[in-house]
Amino acid sequence: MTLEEHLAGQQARLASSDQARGMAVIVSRIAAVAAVIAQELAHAALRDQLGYAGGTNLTGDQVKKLDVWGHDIMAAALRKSGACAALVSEESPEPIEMHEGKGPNGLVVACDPVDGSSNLDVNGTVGTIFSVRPSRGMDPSGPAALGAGTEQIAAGYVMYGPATTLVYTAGHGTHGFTMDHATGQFLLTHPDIRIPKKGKTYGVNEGNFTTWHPGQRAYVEHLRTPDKASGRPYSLRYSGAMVADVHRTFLDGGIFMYPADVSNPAKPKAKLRLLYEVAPMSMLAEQAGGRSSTGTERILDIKASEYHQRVAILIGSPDDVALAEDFYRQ
Ligand code: FDP
Repeated sequence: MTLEEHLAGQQARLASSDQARGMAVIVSRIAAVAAVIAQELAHAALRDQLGYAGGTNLTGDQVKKLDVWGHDIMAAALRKSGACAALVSEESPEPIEMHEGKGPNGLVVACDPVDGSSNLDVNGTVGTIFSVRPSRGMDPSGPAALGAGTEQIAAGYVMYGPATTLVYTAGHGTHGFTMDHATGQFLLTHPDIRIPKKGKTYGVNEGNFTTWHPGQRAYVEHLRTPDKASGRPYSLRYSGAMVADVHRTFLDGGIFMYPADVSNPAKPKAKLRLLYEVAPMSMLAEQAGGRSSTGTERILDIKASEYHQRVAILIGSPDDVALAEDFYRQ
């Protein structure tokens, strides 16, 4: 089954048919952009497309050439879709308003076109993450992106690994597709992904251990402590690209974490962005039977107050995330 055929089936299950049509157009445009990004990544070193563009984005990251390029082609494709009323992108301080998609059924897209960009120059895996919400007729439409994650009507990611994989949800399960490189078409290969209840691996940047909440530190110590009966120690798997680390967790189970730095307890600092990284991944996880939390609250209940807000995330197998939350409580 192709992605387009699958989208048609999902479309019929959404409450508003106009919004559903828009959602399907947007997801298939993102898939088309992903096919172009996959091509570009494969040739970037040959085309002098690696390295820094110069400057930093609003969230303080050094911007790479492919970040800028990815943002430009994503914005152009969404504008052309006629269904997108505003785009919140990692590479733009303010939402990009698109008059082509305005109206009562307009949609707002939040997107990180090239996520995990520190992997670019070492030929590591990177991804694209996206989230789709109703604009509720708002104009400007960008502020509609600031609602709770439960307002998302679709979310997904593309992973540029040995194969290019697209995983999305429109609120009825989480489904995975693999791109046929000969045609650029995405074909259903992982229908209705179910995250195992409990896994055997954890993913976290342990270099930050001393900056974590005591509950977070105690939880990771627990995972490292051998206990045959409960399958410990867990194995550590961390690629440095959220998409790849979460994808592993969705398929094999376990937990991926990017906890906050609480060295200054009055000012905890998280890294990953709520609107275009954490909220979409959380919708996908819950739709696949998983769980996603900051350690103390459900991610999808958080209402953003800023477009580039950062938040801690613990995501994956429901039993693993629930146990981590117990450690936070203690
Ligand atoms: P990157 O900075 O390379 O873009 O989005 C941020 C992100 O990658 C995630 O994809 C990844 O999980 C995380 O940051 C890696 O951060 P660390 O290098 O601090 O581990």
